[in-house]
Amino acid sequence: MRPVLVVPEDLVSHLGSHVAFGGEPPSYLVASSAQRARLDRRLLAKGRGALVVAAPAARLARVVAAIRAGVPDAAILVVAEERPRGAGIVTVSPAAFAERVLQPELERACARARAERLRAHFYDAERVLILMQDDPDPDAIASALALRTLLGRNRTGAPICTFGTITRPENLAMCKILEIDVEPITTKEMHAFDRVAMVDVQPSFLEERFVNVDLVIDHHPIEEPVRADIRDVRPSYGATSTILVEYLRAADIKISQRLATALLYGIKADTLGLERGGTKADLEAFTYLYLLANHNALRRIERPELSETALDALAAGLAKRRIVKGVFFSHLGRVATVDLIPQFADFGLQAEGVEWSVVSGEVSGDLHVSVRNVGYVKSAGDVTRAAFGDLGSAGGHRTMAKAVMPLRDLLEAGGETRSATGCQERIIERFLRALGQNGKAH
Ligand SMILES: [Mn+2]
Repeated sequence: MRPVLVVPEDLVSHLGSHVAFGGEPPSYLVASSAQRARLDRRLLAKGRGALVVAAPAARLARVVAAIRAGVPDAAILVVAEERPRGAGIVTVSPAAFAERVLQPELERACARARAERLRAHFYDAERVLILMQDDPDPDAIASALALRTLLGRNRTGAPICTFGTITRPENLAMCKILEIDVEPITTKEMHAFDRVAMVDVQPSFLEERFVNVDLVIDHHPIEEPVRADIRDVRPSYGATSTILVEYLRAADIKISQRLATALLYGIKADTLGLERGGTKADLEAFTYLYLLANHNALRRIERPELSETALDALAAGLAKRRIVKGVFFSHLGRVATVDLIPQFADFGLQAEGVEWSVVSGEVSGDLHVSVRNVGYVKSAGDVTRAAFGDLGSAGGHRTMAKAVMPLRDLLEAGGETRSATGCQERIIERFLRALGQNGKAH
């Protein structure tokens, strides 16, 4: 049975054939009186598009009642300021039209104007520097790639640069798998560019001093006034990538699968990770990108490959594990890369009956400890600080924390000689004590 759309007659001329239902154009019925709008089931069974019933605004309620009387189970949508009586009637007000249709379009028009202004600013530049923070994260890398796309440039016309270098394996994997070229740069080399744009960072966050910055797009809170020709800093956003998705969409620029994958990962890393939570805007961008992205590539980025040496370290760690009072402990000994430790800590949480995972390893004389928990227990940051805070840096969040201290200090504090077993014992002792104390305090 076809649905019935009841509208004020002055709206009818705007509808035309636009209210297609099931791909079928509507048919119209003008109800000059309530009586004539009395429909019967046969009329609604014939044809497939919506049946549009037009009536003077003041008489809409009576028309709806008449339709209800004729076909009690008809699907009815009424465009009216007030909702007519009757069960199962859906109403949309003309104000909602403006709110749902015009308001987003108004915002889109503004976003488009902003995007055009931004593109115009860089239009005649020979080389544009796209600069990120010192250890660029996925949000920064994706934002940089998106800005390059927005400016219609390639690697030569707008290289993506950092004063530092990418260190995290996931971020390196992201660049490798998505073929994103991040280049190191020095302050001296900056002069070779005639425009400078910064993404996911503000000039005051970098040590270098800048004479003139053309553009800053960021989502971190403003600490010092941002000095740039064009500034777009939105601290309420969970990711800079979200801001760039809005620009690309407003400017009607096609988002390639590669760019969508980078942006999706950028938003995910910032909003699901420790940095900040996501907002409605982030969710909308995320949903939009989700259909465009390459999810196979994403999986490969999120689970970096393990080398033979890494596998050996993990195998040894697994063999030497100790599970005490629901805490998974494993000391990996000396490890080649520090990232193996948090990676294995995540894994430890999967052991049956475990609520905490504490994995440690030695990297150039320092002991690194990664702590994870299931989320419904005490704060990982608090417990880790209580356990190791006196020996080095220690802290974190509800479910993730880490501590770094000189290995020697840990052993000496426990009156031990330098041995791996001693190290494991000291960690277990200190952690369980902190967990207990922390428990009593609550
Ligand atoms: Mn960010």
